[in-house]
Amino acid sequence: MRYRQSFLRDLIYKFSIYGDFLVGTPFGMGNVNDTYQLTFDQGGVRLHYILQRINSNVFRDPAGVMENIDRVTDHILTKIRAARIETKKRTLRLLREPGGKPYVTDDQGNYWRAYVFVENARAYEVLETPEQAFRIAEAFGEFHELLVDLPGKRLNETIPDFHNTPKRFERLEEAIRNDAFGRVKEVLPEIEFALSLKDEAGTLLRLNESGDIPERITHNDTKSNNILIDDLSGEGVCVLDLDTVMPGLSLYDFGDMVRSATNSAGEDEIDCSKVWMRFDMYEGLYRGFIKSAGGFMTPAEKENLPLSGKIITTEIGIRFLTDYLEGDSYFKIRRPKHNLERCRNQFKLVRSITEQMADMQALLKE
Ligand code: GN1
Ligand code: MG
Repeated sequence: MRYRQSFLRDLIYKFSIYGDFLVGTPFGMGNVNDTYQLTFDQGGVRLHYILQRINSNVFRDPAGVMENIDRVTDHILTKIRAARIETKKRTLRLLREPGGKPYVTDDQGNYWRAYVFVENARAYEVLETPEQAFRIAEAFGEFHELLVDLPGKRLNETIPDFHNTPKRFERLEEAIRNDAFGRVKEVLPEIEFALSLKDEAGTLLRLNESGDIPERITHNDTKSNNILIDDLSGEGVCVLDLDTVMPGLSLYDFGDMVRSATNSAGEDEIDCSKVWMRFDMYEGLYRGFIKSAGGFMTPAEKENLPLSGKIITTEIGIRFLTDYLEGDSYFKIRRPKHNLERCRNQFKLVRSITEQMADMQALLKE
């Protein structure tokens, strides 16, 4: 969805903000929300803000989402400020409207929020070095640790059963039965491959139910473009896309890092012969995550780090497949078969992860 400049200007002026709006341009590669970077003139200096429409088709309770984000960013900010040592670490900072709410609504009832833009750092669609993988995993592990002592009630579940892989399979099977767009015949090999993974994909949930893996506050969408890497230091400085921060398993987050950071070509690559798991990237992720989260992970969490990548890649693969069968109503698509292409890409990665499982497990024994 593209919006007029005057529309963006009127929205951002609803927040308590100084300066003059200059221009708004679409920003980033998100598959769900609409994101704009706005340029402001403040006393002769150019500043940027992020303005974002929350997709209420996906997030049914946008105010609940904003309550979570407000609590989480506030808690992290307090800790960053308390850290005596020089730190580059940042958190997203929400703008508020004059009444104090961290969002505004438009005439259609859409929820919009605005963030201070973090300068001199960038998000990568495809990681370039194992060092970046290390830094990303280290930063997401730190994120878990920062939220261990979040005061107050349990966070809202902004998307119920978000990483409930068995339920994701049920939804896929329902979409196959309905075949509402007559696409099943086109994807029989993908369906067969998906169903062959069904039993194993329930492992993380079973370990949680048996008490071997605890619930934590997790990010749940840890793809590589959801963290900013500092241009100078190379550190993971700021975690983005906080809509799905909620109770979850640390292995969801590690698994999604494996899914996105190790992919040799990125999840939008159509030519699957270019897609495989880069082992050096996996090793970077593993070492970074052990560095920051190894101290508090349980043995079962550590043992299942390799499997988590396979499970979450399977899960996102079947979500793309389900969306294709349901007529592309969830993820934004830029091509007619985009969701099917994404599914094939993910399934190719699952095969490559499976081939390297023994090597991943060997790292655990070091
Ligand atoms: C979506 O919003 P974005 O693009 O960061 C999706 C994730 C998927 C991802 C796949 C709320 O993330 O779960 O893993 O696309 N977010 C939601 O690229 O469904
Ligand atoms: Mg994102």
